[in-house]
Amino acid sequence: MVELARQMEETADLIGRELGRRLAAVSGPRGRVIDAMRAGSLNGGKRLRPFLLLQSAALFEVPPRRALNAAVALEMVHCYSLVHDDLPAMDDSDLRRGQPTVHKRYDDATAILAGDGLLTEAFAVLAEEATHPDPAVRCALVAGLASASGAAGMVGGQMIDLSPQRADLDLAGITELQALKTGRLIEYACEAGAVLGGASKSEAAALLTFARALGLAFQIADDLLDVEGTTADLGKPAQADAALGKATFVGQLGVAGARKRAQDLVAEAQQSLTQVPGDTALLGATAAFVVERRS
Ligand code: GRG
Repeated sequence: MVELARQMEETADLIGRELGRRLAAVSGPRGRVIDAMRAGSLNGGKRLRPFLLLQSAALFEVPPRRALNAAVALEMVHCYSLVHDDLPAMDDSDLRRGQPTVHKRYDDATAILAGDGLLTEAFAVLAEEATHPDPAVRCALVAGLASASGAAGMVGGQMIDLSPQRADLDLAGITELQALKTGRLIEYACEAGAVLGGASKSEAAALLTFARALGLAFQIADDLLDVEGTTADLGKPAQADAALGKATFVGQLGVAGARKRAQDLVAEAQQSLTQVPGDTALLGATAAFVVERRS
């Protein structure tokens, strides 16, 4: 676990540096949107998705620059989703990663543009030749990220989350919502590693099983943290789901049931790694980490 913490910290530093380099401040009125993009992406965060991507790519000995480009692109999409999710029209949150949200620091219009800018830039990064010399691989990465982020993925999940039916979802409905809203980007982390690494069909399938189980465990842990965590630990408002009357895994399964389900999913995720080449110890430890985390 100490090794995992060290490696995650190193990845967080690396991703922060790379985002900072790519989002260099500019002068003039356009500079405001870049500043807001920086505020929405250089504000801490676990950088879990880039970590999963870099670790998945490492299994196949993918050159670091290629994996880093894909990891930064994925984190840009994740950060855009947080900036937009916090807007008054969505979750209306004042606090993210322990700091005022982007629309609070700037204004709603700037936060919308900052999210748009991060989302768009992600695809520009994937399209760079440095991401992979083979255009077909770059296209596969672009198509995968578009599918994971768009209406069939995260955006679709967010739509369900905002729908009038949200309060009455049953366990299957909550699972579908979370698989789209949170799960698809986590899956993409492992998918991108497999695509960059030229994984076989069975290796890619095993990594996908790993990511699906980890993603669901992550969301169940998020529901548990919403009930049991503090705003100070989380860096965002605690007990937010109950305040919004949202149906959650904890509401459906109870605290003990949700914790048991999350642990079963960790075991399932770790089991699937036996079908994957290379040293999977850190990925296995990451699965355990997502349910043990405090923020
Ligand atoms: C606006 C299209 C659009 C989508 C928003 C992901 C998302 C969809 C909203 C985030 C709302 C939320 C708190 C979801 C719970 C799970 C989650 C994605 C938490 C944030 O991810 P972490 O814990 O955050 O990886 P850090 O800050 O560590 O990156």
